[in-house]
Amino acid sequence: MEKTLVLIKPDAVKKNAIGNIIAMYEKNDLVVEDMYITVADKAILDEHYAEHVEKGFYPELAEFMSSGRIVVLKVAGEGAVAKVRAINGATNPAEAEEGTIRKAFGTDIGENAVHGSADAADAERELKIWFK
Ligand code: DAT
Ligand code: MG
Repeated sequence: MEKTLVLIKPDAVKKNAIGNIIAMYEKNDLVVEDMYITVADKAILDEHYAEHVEKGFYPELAEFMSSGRIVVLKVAGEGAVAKVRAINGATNPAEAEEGTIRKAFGTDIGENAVHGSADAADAERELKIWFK
């Protein structure tokens, strides 16, 4: 079964939305195979966000992502990678469709409630980083 990585970000954890967010995946026939709560350090974020570390928004993103507890999930199901991305919604919550997690719980483009791997290769890479 296809697997993908989900991170419930510090903004959503602070909004007490962990349960509601997991329920949205489960309602769509996705299965949580493994999960834990942690506070991410800079090293793991640099590895996870390798494609973004040189970008102007990265320092703020890393600061936000390490600002509080996150939930790390291994999510499985048919087409799990694309399914999670669809359920998450557009990167910018202001552009996210009704019924998506980012529409319901996102704050702004920087603080957008959840991460989902972009494609199958990223999912494999990211799962190795977060589930050693
Ligand atoms: P996604 O999380 O939808 O895959 P991404 O990979 O382009 O989006 O960016 C990773 C995260 O970085 C995103 O969830 C929020 C932050 N981010 C992206 N673009 C941004 C921007 N223009 N300003 C601030 N933060 C941004
Ligand atoms: Mg991405």
